[in-house]
Amino acid sequence: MNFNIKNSNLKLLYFNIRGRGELIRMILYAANKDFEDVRVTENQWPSLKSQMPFGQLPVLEMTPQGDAGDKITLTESMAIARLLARELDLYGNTVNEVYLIERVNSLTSALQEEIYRLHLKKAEDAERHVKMDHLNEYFEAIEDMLKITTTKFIAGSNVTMADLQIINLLDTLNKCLGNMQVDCKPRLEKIKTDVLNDRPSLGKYLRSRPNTDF
Ligand SMILES: N[C@@H](CCC(=O)N[C@@H](CS)C(=O)NCC(=O)O)C(=O)O
Repeated sequence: MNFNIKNSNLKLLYFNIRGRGELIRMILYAANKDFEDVRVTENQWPSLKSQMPFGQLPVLEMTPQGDAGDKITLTESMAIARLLARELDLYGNTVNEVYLIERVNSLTSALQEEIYRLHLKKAEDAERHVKMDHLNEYFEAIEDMLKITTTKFIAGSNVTMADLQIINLLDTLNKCLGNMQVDCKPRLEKIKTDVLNDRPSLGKYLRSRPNTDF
């Protein structure tokens, strides 16, 4: 496989939710890389499923421009997100920055899964569940990390995939646990504001994207 993302036409297939596709969309918007955002409907899915590797989405189809090669089909949301972030300069410049990005990646992914789980359970007393399930430890880890950052963004002086994951986490928090008091929220909001000032094309997408539960 020969990846040449900058010179390929990209088509993202996913459902009309944020879910596992949103980080990929956000990376592409933040990098100003054109792509086709195909949102598969419930009716379309049964016939499409059998054509997809592993029968799941997201899938990213990459067609090199001109006659530079055949279409490549990519699967696994986080592998796709990392590949795009690396190729589109959203993956830091030093090993320290990459470590911070990876750390945020692990923390936010785990936290988001847990928040969705709580939301699906319709947990009445979310704050108690957060304590009981040790989610507060994830929030504390994020807060500790934010305390030692010296720049506007998570890793170094440029926007990286980690900042986009923070925005994603914040949106999930607001959607699913809107009333819960989380100490690091103002810092997360500040990162979001700084990222959107730096990447207006991402802001435009966030303001116009479909409003979905997940
Ligand atoms: N490990 C995969 C999981 C993909 C996955 O679970 N996709 C779900 C939607 S989030 C799906 O396609 N569900 C429909 C189905 O399995 O029929 C990834 O991260 O890309």
